[in-house]
Amino acid sequence: MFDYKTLDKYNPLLNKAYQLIDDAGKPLDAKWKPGLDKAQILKAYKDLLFERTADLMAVSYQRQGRMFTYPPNLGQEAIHIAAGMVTKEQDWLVPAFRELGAWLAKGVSLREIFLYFKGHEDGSRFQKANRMLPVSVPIASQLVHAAGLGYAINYHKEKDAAVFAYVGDGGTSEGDFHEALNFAAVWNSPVIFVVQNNQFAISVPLKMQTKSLNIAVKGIAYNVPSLLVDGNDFFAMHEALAFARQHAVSGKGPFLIEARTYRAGAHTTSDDPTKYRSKEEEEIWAEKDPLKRLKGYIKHAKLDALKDEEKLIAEFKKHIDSEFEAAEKHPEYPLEDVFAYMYKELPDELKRQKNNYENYLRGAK
Ligand SMILES: Cc1ncc(C[n+]2csc(CCOP(=O)(O)OP(=O)(O)O)c2C)c(N)n1
Ligand SMILES: [Mg+2]
Repeated sequence: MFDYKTLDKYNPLLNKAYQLIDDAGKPLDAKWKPGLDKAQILKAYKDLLFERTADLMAVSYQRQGRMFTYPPNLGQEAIHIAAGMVTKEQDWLVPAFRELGAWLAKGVSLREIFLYFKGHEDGSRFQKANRMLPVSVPIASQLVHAAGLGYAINYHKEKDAAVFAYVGDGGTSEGDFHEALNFAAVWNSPVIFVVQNNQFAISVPLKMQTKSLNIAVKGIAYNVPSLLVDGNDFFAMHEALAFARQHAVSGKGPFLIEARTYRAGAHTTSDDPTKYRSKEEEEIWAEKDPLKRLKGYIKHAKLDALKDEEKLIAEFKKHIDSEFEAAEKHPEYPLEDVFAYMYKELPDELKRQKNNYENYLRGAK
């Protein structure tokens, strides 16, 4: 299992990612045994398959014109499923916008997620998920909220509670990332900063984003223990996240994980990655696909693979469709609501916008 000695061995300055299984799912060290039992591993695989299925279907709903936009999770699912397994009920989840499996594990429903991407407020009003913040669209702004939540956990002397905060590689160039790391370190906030380094911020590649050796090194300056992990290796992510949480809840303060991965899909459904990256690059990363690797491990370790995967996917699809249909049947919110709560009396500019929008809706019908 991961310990402080391993952490020393993976000093980010060495630029070596923590990895346990190879691209085919075979353990790099034959003596390594996962800290999870067979049932947990098979459940993780099932959850990963579910996230992938729901994600692909979400892209398809958007393509059918039934949802405004959607940011695909394709290729990044191991991070989300591992984090979902490690995050406890009493922990906070502070999302960026591309960690679907972690949201589902927290208790957010697909219906809520679909509502959000249909532009409906109720998509951020979670019925079951406790201690989950809504998406914060200004990149990295969520991290300062996370640092504050960690401060509050300490202030209220809560035991065994942590904050899981997500950001992308692009988000690490924002001031908020640095302010949050600094604040969390100074105040010993129990925050696990998870940077999903998927190599791109829309069309900006990592080499245009930072001159640093990697992103994990950025934590060193703030004296935050930091680790570079193979984000497509479910087991490496699980060990790293479990260790980071233990570190945070035992009063040792924040932890930074750079999960090195690849955004296999488009940035959102409004983007076309063929304009700025090569097929060859995509093919190299496809070899490292997290679902394929976990499946490879299951085969290698001779755990009984899922009996009838096709049947399971068909069941998933039925459930996902019913959640989407429920989102489509959800009552629309009154246009009033968009304008109602900021001013006692609506300023002229907002009156004009409201009027324009009413005309637009009338025209659209
Ligand atoms: C402050 C701010 N600037 C710009 C944007 C527009 N924007 C939305 S996503 C994005 C790229 C984010 O890249 P990254 O942090 O790597 O996350 P990824 O999309 O790769 O998951 C940008 C520039 C924004 N939402 N907020
Ligand atoms: Mg990115």
